[in-house]
Amino acid sequence: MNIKSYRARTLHEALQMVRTDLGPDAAILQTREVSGNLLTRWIGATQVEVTASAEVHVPSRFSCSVNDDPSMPSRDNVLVADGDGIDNSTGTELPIAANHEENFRERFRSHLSRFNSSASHRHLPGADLMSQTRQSATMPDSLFLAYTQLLDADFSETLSRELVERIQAEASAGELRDPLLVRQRLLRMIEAEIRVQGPIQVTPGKRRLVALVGPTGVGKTTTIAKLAANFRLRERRNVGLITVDTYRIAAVEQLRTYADIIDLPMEVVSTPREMREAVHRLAHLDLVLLDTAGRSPRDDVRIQELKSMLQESRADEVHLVLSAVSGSSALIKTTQHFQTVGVTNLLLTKLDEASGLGNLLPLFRDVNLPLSYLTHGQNVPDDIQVAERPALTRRILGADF
Ligand SMILES: Nc1nc2c(ncn2[C@@H]2O[C@H](COP(=O)(O)OP(=O)(O)O)[C@@H](O)[C@H]2O)c(=O)[nH]1
Ligand SMILES: [Mg+2]
Repeated sequence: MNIKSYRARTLHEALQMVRTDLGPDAAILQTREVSGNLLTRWIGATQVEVTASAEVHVPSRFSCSVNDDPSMPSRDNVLVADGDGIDNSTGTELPIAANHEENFRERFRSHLSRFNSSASHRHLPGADLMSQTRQSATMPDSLFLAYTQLLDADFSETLSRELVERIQAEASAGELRDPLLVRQRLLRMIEAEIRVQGPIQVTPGKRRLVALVGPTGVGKTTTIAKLAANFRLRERRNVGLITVDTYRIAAVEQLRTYADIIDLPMEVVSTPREMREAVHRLAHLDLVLLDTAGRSPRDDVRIQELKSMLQESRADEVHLVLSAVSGSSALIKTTQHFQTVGVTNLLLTKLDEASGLGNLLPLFRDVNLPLSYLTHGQNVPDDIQVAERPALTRRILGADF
């Protein structure tokens, strides 16, 4: 029999490794906490080891409705994933033998209490809430389902726990029994954390200048082409382009190709003075889209150059383009860095490539900027839409939610 072990910092990560390697039907045979090498032991960090096999069939102990969705981790997996097979004090391995529902609830409850104690220890947010809610006699299936779906949608364990605890604290017992009501509550909670702007407001005869900034390769030029094509061809506005992407000839050519196809005037600038002149020449248009060179968020000199260029352009709006594939902390760091150039909006690309979008929530919490557009593919001009809260919320929580 082929049995493999996977180690990671958290159970969620270890389970992701199992699912990537062995597929969603892999059986989790056991989990345990391991202290790792000398360094990790010294700093007090532990790892989780999950042993799994694709060849073992562990029958589900839940009704079909729960496991209908093949993309969801089976509850068998989640039960083990909750860490109850882990004895923190000794690292003893416990088998996942339990096979009735009460046992499952018991394990999940104790999992949450353990989260609670570690959260208090580390002063994580949500600990107080947890101590209020831990008195509750049972953890309803609906909440458990929501918790696993959040993990599945790339929410961190801390955030998933926080959201589930909030529902438990705020919802009535009747509500908690109904997975649909729990789902609606969760949708409302996530939606409340999203700010949107609506489309760029273009008034004929009153030129609006919109710049796109962001790291290299996130999709700025492609997004400019999508916006230009939509405003020109669908809304019949007079659109022009400016690019300051002079570092790479290919990048200028990329935008010029779009400008030629859509039949738009385009200016290439490399100094603040040229920028002023180009903006002046395009003053008669309804909308001017400004493409910029990708800037490494760590490159302070280039960020300063970008800032001078933008000041010279007197941009009405500066949209920071971010790839939805990036992790939460990278998104937050990049945004903090670019905010010095006067960003007014966030624009998210590559939603089609992201496995889950739970990584976006910490960004929304940290950065108080409204979202403008979302892009979901390479096709110009189709793969772009105005960011809307309900649609994005459903997408963040996963299509099957
Ligand atoms: N899958 C996917 N690819 C995208 C999306 N937007 C842009 N791209 C691709 O990302 C790559 C970099 O895009 P580009 O516009 O040159 O990025 P820039 O360096 O920020 O200007 C290209 O291959 C684009 O086709 C999107 O929404 N989804
Ligand atoms: Mg570009």
